[in-house]
Amino acid sequence: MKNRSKIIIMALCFIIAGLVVYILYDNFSSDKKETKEPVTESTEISVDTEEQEDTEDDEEIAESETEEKTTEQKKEKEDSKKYACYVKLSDGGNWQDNGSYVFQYNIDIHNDSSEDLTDWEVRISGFSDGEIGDNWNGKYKIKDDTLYITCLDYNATLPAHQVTNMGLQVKFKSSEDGTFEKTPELYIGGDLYTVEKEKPVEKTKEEKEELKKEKTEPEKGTALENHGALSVKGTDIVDKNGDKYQLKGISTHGLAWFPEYVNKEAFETFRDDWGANLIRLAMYTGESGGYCQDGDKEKLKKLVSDGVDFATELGMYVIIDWHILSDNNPLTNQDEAIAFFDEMSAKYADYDNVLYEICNEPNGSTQWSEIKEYAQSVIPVIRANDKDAIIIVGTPTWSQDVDIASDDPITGETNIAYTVHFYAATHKDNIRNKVKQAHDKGLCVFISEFSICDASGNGGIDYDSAEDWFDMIDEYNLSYAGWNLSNKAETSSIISSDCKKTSGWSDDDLSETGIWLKEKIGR
Ligand code: IDC
Repeated sequence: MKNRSKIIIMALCFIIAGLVVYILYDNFSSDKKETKEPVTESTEISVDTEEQEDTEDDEEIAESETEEKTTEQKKEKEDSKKYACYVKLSDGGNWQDNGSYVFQYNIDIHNDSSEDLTDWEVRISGFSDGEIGDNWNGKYKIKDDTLYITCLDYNATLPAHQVTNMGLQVKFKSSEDGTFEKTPELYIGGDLYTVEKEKPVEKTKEEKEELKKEKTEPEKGTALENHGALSVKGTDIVDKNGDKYQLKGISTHGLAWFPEYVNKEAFETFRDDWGANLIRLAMYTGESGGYCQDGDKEKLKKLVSDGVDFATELGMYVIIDWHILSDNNPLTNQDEAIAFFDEMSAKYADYDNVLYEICNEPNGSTQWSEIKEYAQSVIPVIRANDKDAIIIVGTPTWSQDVDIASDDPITGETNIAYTVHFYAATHKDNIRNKVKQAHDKGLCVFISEFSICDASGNGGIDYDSAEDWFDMIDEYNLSYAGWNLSNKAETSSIISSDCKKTSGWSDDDLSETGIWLKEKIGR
């Protein structure tokens, strides 16, 4: 019996050992088989097709996402450089001086971020042979090859959305050394500025809504408080109560050329000392520095929005003037005008004090039919945002031919006024007759610009003609803005050319034109 059970146990052991050997062998051989066979995509796919496809798709998505991300990042970086803080180096001309070459470099530091810029420095290489000459608005030093530019007291802090203009002349032994092809670098706190500070403001519909909500509120008891939204009723401008109302004030010179006069204290001086209720913001389009030329669009729009804000806070009315002149025909820059007025009217849709002047002075051979065509494409764009603001439309021959406009006025629109401009020493009865004719035909005529000298903006003052014009202004209750707020050495400037003040002028600071105009506005 003992032997029998021993045999059974041994047999079982053999069987188990055999099974183990078999299993091990089988595993080993299948491993081998797999390693021998080439691993192809199809074999892998055949293992689990769905899962594999998913993985591949994921990889592709991930790849394109990283690609997108890098382009996005690149764009962001470019945008941030363009829209946050940056330095612009521009050519100020060059000339020969005693066998050397003098190059003038204009340097503008832009702070388009919403924070103050402090502790800044600009470095530009390529100045090894340079010797610093005349310079302004900064401290300049050349060490080795590098020009170092730092601040003076007054531009040590560059507030948000401001630009500081600096410049210098550098003398080089040879004309080849003094090129303008140099790359300025901005350092903040000793570090090269590459930080992505802020993105450009993309104006989505929601943001436009937001912009509207941030509406500036006028002071109590001001013109705007008392008279509110204006409209055109026949030949008149009427206030919120339907009473005849007259706008009277000052036009800026070109915003690009005299930005310093766009300040709240200046407008306040006109309101409180002169009795003005209107400011016109003249933004040239065609001239050098103009919006459709080489002008800095963002800077110009900032001047417009500052101007509108200051006027609004002071309870004054304000004209946004698309100042065409050397561009002759408003159709020349129609697309830009449409985009501009779309943005402006969206922003100021809820403002009761903003008027839009869509083309200062069409001239050359521009016909009324062309101005009308332009007006009929710009007006609906404004109306889509702003239902009722007054829109002022220019007329042929530097806005003199209101009679022609009155023969064929714009129909199907409300709150439209038509521009007449006069320069008293040049334009007399001939233009006043046109105004009379237009007025008799029921046109609302608006004198958005005038002066009492000749049409060049310079020359002698014609007081008699100026009085004749004001008789007509009084008779028809016409609104007007006097050209121009600057101290440029020309008769039409209202500030004396030797006065550097940008607000709070006394009569001694004014030109002859300024004194006369102040008296007229203040009556
Ligand atoms: C003049 C300025 C002058 C500037 C010139 C540019 O007074 O400083 O150099 O423009 O071309 C207008 C225009 C207005 C003119 C003004 C005087 O609307 O822009 O300003 N004028 O020439 N129409 C008639 C006269």
